[in-house]
Amino acid sequence: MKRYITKLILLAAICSGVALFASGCGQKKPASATKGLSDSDRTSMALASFVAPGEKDDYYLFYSGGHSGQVFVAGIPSMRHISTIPVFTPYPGTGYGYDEETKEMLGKFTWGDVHHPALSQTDSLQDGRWLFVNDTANNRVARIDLRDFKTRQILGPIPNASGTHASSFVTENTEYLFLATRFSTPLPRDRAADPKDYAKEFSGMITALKVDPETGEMSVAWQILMPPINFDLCSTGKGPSSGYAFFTSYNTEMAGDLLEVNASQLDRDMAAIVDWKAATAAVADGKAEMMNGVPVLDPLKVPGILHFIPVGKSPHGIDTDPTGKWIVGSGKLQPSTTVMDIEKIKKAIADKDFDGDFRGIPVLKYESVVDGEVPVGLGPLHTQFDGRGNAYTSLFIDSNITKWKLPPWTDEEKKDLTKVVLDKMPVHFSVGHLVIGGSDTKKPDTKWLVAMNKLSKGRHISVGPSQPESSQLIDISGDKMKMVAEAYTEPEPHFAQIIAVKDLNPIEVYPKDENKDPNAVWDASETSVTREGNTVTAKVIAVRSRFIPDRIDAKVGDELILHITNIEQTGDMIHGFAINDHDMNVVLDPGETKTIKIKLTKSGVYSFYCTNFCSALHQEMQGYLVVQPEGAQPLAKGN
Ligand code: RUQ
Ligand code: CUA
Repeated sequence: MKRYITKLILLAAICSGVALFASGCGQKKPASATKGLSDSDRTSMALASFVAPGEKDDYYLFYSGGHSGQVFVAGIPSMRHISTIPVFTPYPGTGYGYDEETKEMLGKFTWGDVHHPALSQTDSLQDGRWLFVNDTANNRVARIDLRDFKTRQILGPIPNASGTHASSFVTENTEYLFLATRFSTPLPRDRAADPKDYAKEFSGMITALKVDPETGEMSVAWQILMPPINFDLCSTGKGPSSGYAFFTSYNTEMAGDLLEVNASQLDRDMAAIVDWKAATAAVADGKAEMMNGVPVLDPLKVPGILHFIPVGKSPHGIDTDPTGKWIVGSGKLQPSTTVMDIEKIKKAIADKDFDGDFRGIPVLKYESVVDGEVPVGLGPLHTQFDGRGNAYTSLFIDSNITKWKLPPWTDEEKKDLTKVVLDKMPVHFSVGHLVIGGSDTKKPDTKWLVAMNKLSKGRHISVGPSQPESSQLIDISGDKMKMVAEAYTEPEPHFAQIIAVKDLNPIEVYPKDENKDPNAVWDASETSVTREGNTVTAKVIAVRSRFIPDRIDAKVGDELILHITNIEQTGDMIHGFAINDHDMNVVLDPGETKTIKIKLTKSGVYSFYCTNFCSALHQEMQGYLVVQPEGAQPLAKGN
């Protein structure tokens, strides 16, 4: 509310002719001021994204951090980066990857390549429960719980799969989450074959993960063996397309080398249509064969679960509109999007209206299912929807966003589809993904679009050769798109999700009675240091501004196990626990217990201390780990 009042006052100032940011009032424009932006342009852009100190944003933007392995959270409209959710990469800022629980989740990997986040859905609407993200590099998927914004599960590496880029995409009620392979391989995965024999020896795979409706726990449900084409992206159906999932691919040529040239020969590539309800039924009917512990369906033996449609050359994104009727393929190497009608697809499947087959799988006749090719511009990558009948496509080569009208089209429009192109907005530079809140649900948010640019070419002050990435915030509430802000984006942004602040309700502390850790201690009288053979176990309390106990005795050769509980129940009262010289830092939120294990290899006295500024006596929050040489008697009794 306050924010709007501030805005009104500022607006009144502009309307009365006072240009707040005009150089005349002593405010300086940056030296690199964009030519053509008037003072009133500047003022209205600034106001649209202005969130004054003490005010809060209206939306969360969750953007994947690519090979940083993390998910970043920004607020909209301020575009300020407000949080990092570590997922596939350790993050000392929150102690992620140091305690036993998160170390076990990370397994032997130190990074991941996060591409596509997906918010969980119920009845094709965001339900604000979980955020799923994939790791293309190591074939994994993670679940972030939006109750506490923490990674709670990492599943994988998924068997029989490689380079799971077409992920994560959830079905209407988050029954399943799909992954498809960008890289085909010989199967089983430990078999080596010559890439020269690619078409014969390599296979792709589409995987369905089952998601537990109560806990969100993911497990591998089934897979479909696919020809060795490179699957790229996915979207799921709803309404009339309920039960289907759509996947784009490139390399219909099935080239095993020099893909840059060899995978761009044919004018059309294949989009796969998977009937996931039929596939689930086929698995239940025992039609799958086990491979590496996973039921795998061979679509040649189970007809009906898989069809192909030819789409524009080397497509990238494939997106289902909010009504579920229109499926839009973006053909990277052709200047148009391909718009398909699900009713026509279903009819073509029922009528067996095929145009031959691809590797034995029926190919639907292009003319029978496609409504039109919309000339959106050069290098279309991804399309999002505003729920008002409009689509927005990112153009990598043209560096702009094109807004266009979905069918139904008039006869006149059909004759000349340039007529359905409504607006173009330049972005800087080479946009990849774009996102509208809830675009993949039946009720998108119609206010904001964020363009996530692949190259930033001097958009920021220079920090050397590695140029900071940038994203741009575009107001889509009117007929014409309006860019209002640009922000630094942690590398490397891929897809994102937007959800309204009112639709999430994160907790402030972990309630004490929910802490089920058997090693949690809540009172000084319960703390302990005990020895059993060469294992020293300490149960420690962290509370303003001390650790109890603040002395732990052990000797070289011991394994030290620490169970630390932050017994605070006050919001934002976080404590850290670092041990000098031992590469160890965990961070404990209020009410949280974490376990760390250290093999003690050096004698000496090592301080442990709180790494999170917690009170005026934060510096005093410290203790000693006393390590005697091997064979010596520990100084303190009992350990
Ligand atoms: S991809 S820039 Cu990894 Cu999502 Cu399209
Ligand atoms: Cu606890 Cu600083």
